[in-house]
Amino acid sequence: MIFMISCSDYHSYYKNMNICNAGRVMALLGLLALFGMGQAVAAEREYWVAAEKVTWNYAPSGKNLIKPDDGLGVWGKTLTYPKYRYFGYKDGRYKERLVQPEWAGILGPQLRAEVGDTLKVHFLNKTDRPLSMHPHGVFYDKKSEGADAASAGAGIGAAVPPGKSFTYTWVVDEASGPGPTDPSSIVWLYHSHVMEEEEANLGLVGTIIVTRQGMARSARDPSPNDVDQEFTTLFMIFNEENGEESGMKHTINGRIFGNLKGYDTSIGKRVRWHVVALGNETDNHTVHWHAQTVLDHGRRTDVVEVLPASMTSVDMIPRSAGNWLLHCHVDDHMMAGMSTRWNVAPGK
Ligand SMILES: [Cu+2]
Repeated sequence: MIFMISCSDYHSYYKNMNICNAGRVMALLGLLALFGMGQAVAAEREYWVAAEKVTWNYAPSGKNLIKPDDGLGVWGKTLTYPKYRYFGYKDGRYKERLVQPEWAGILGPQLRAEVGDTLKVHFLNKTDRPLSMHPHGVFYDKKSEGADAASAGAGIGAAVPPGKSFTYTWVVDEASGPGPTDPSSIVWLYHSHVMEEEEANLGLVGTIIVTRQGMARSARDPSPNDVDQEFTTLFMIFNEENGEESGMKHTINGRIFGNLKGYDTSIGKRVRWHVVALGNETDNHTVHWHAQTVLDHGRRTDVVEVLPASMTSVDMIPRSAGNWLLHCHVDDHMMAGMSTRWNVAPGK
């Protein structure tokens, strides 16, 4: 059984269901609830994503919020640059943007699915160069690969021209979902893949979170029911000035020197961190949380190692209240601003 869900808000969720009328929908949902099947029903989840040119500020405060006396150093010479970003919209009119949590920074919209679902991702290229959306992990055919335009069977989705759109169909099958030793949800990157060596650096990157079948909170909300909060964190050095140090922005979700905000949680919450990285040979990062350990596939640690296109998901239950550092433990990267704070409030 398949029904469609617009992943924008409650109202369009009902509006976009691919069933004749609201009465039938309600009756169906009632039946599903009655039989406890609501969490295992395959859904078609629709997203509307546009690529747009923006001006991005790596440190909106204009300050080094980690060590104020040190200032921003050479990396503060220029803080704003033209970037390209993916934005999520509520529907195909591309008028109303989905609201992102502050901690998401430069990341594109968070796509979500439960194993068994299908993602329909409508991509509109509002920029001046051909772009795509290439997903990791999920099942697709050549038309929905979002890459490798010169290969047999590739269509417009491999390089969507400026002003054009394409709908990717990504099937979230068993092999897209958490493996036996994974937690109940895992993370996959998506990024543009026309001139892939340039486009992630332009800012065209986001993630897909896939929840194990039967572990979704509800038919409407595919996020896992055994965690309270999920954060995504991208460790990536953006190269803005052809390798000049002042343009090497050592970021967490596109912000430097403590300017990424919103990683707020509290004691005792079940928190999952989806840790990803992209970039170049210098993007070898050791993601370190102060005051807390994580469970990394059965291994207890407080440092998670990543390389370009690494994707991993680790769990924590914060045990110490405070305003704590989250930073890369590579010395040069730390010095260059790859650092922010996460906040643990007392009590649940
Ligand atoms: Cu690093």
